[in-house]
Amino acid sequence: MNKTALITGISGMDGSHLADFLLEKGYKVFGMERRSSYVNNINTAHLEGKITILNGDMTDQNSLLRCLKESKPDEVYNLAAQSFVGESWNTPEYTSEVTGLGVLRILEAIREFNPKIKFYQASSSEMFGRMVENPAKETTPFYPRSPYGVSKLYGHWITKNYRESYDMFACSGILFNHESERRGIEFVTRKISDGVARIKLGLSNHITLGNLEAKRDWGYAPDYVEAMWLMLQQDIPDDYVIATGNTYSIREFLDIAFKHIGIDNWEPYIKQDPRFMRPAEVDVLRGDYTKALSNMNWKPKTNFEQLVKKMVDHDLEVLSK
Ligand code: NAP
Ligand code: F7E
Repeated sequence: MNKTALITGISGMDGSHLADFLLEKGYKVFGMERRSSYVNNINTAHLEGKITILNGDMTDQNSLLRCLKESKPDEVYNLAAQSFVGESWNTPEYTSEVTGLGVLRILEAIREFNPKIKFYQASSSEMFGRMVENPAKETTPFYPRSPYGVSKLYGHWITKNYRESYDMFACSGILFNHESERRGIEFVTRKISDGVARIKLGLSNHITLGNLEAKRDWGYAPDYVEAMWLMLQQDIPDDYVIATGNTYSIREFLDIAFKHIGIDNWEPYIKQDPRFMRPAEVDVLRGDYTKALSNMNWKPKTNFEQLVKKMVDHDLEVLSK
């Protein structure tokens, strides 16, 4: 019999890619979104008629319970979060409510409605922050560097605690940065791919950025949603690092993106603004996905260069229209 999944954060990058993936697998998919004063369907327009949208909010306990009652899922993927690290210093309390306490609310709703539901929590490499060990694996101590990272750590531990306290099938995927053509425009990769495409098309002559030295382990989101699903298909619930094992700087991202549109000397096109610097930076992230490879046979399929080029090509196509 076909399974049913409820995805929170359906309008986000991962939510929409996961819906595509689960529909391919024959799932009945419900997506939870919050009320918005404008139509927010850039990532989900293509899903219309294929999935059912429910309204709920991570700050509203009863709305989560109602979404479970309406969807009766076998699996819940909790992808909803205030996910922008930079914003988490502006709204630390709200970030903790949504990204931290929101996880507790949905776990409580599952426990009350049907504790047999399998649960996926979107944990983050931002929990490693200062990187006590490089590359980081599941046993590496955490050292978050932002209100976002601290909130994710709460979500991570409460998921583990509910697994151990109530024998629930609850797993966290500790995902390192992953990007795609559907990435939010404020994140550095999309900001660059969009900016580079604008420069190529003569719509702009610069991109304004913050710290160019930061390094990230960047993967491709469609590869990573497969890992989320695989975690819930295992016999034993567990937590997994999902990463590529490689790390590149913002400069290297810029280098490939600009070269792709025929510009070798990109420095004159970059302006730096302290507004985009963070009070505490995560200088480098790199993950070790050995456990995911051995237990679930998961490995990344898309490399860094392919990722950058896909994003630039997409923005060139969208802006040309
Ligand atoms: P995203 O594009 O920012 O999506 C976040 C989603 O959460 C959006 O659909 C957003 O809805 C929703 N949301 C925010 N506040 C909410 C609230 N109060 N109630 C209900 N929904 C709410 O993030 P993403 O990149 O797809 O990431 C998915 C998840 O993985 C997030 O939890 C993120 O923190 C985590 N993560 C991401 C990465 C990465 O590199 N992408 C790595 C590790 C972990 P609106 O559209 O209405 O804002
Ligand atoms: O920043 C630097 C910035 O905002 C990456 C989220 O999905 O991944 C993401 O968090 C780096 C940082 O992503 C700009 O200082 C320079 O060092 O694209 P980002 P993030 O903070 O790594 C993790 C794993 C998550 O869990 C999060 O949800 O780029 N940077 N100049 C800039 N960053 C931004 N946004 N804008 C700039 O102009």
